[in-house]
Amino acid sequence: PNSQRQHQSGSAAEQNPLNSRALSTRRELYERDFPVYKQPVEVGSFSLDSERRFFNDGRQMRYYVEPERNPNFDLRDGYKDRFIKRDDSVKEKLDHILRWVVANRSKLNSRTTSASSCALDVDFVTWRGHLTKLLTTPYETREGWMLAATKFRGTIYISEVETEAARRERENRTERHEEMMYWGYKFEQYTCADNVHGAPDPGGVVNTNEAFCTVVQTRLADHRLLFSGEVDCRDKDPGAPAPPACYVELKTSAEICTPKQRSNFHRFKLLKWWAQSFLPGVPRVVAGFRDHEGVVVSVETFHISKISQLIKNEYNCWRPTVCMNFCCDFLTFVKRTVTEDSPSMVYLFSWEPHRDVTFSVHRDSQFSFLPRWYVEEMTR
Ligand code: 0WD
Ligand code: CA
Repeated sequence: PNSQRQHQSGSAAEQNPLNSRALSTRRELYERDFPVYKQPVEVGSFSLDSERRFFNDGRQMRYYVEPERNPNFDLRDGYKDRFIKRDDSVKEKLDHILRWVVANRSKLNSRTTSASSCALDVDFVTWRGHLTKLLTTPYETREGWMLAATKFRGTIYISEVETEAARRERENRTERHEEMMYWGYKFEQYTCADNVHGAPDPGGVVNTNEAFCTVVQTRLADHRLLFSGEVDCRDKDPGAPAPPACYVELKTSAEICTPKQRSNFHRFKLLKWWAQSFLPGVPRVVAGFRDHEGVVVSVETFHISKISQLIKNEYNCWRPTVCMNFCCDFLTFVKRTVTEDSPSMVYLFSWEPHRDVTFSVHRDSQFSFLPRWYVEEMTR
């Protein structure tokens, strides 16, 4: 057994060198020391307005206004008459991030050009949400994913492709589910002000086209990452730390009434919340617990750095190190697989629960996602 241990010291992809076409997602393979994850640094931000137009600034930033502990916010208010919903059949892929890259190229330490060198000094460009899915994969039992990867001028771009199952679910949501999706945005409206000295306006319109996104740079082991994530609001105290440490993530969740519900909250919800905010270095999540009628009955702050303590007593619970090591090994697997540097080549990585990650290769296909304007701009 000892000698086997030693062989298992490498990454999971290395453990099975004969099978370079698949990556295991079994938790046991990722139980090792926490990998190096550098403190994420905000390198910029951008905004999307009520019509989903891109602005290279923080105009959509909002300010957190701490609610009462037991506020009685009615999350159903305005669903019928003061709600403008983003069209989620429109697939934006990486477009907004790429717009930001083009506008901020000088800010990114880009390596001086020789034909084969990096145009951007990073290995991966993606959405935070895609990385969250990777982090939670070893514990996910319901939803698979597909991630398209393209290497262009030495950087690998990763963009999600909607699975058939996800499309079916999106097209067949119940009215109850549609309404419950609104509740999260309504909670934001109750707790966020548009100005640093302002107050929330629960009488206004909820428009889910609007977004403020941070762009951060960091490193996971030897993977240099550039990613963007939507940020709900920031601490309005002028003495608050610099971004991303001043950011606050807002969530709603069903009220916890039984030990079983508490256990499920720890095992499933806190995993997703931790992964999403840990990645960009957002230090706290403010949760509104709501009853069945969509009334927020209590509000609680969760510090990301304390979540692993909170879940310690849960039997057979998730572990941050497994999440990070799996993500790290997946990125290694991607680097090893995505060899051809071409904007029209897509390596499509697919995963279904209880399976390995596999991939297929597509040239000039429906999966190509780097827009011509981006390729032309970056080639100039
Ligand atoms: O699949 C995705 N995550 C995609 C996201 C595909 C294409 C575009 N986007 C972009 C949008 O530009 C959006 O502004 O998503 C941005 C948010 O990206 P993210 O931060 O990487 O995504 P994620 O961490 O999954 O979600 C953060 C928030 C969500 O809040 P909650 O508290 O529910 O996690 O962004 C919202 C949602 O409010 N959101 C989205 N907004 C627009 N498009 C999307 C989406 N596809 N998914 C979640
Ligand atoms: Ca949120």
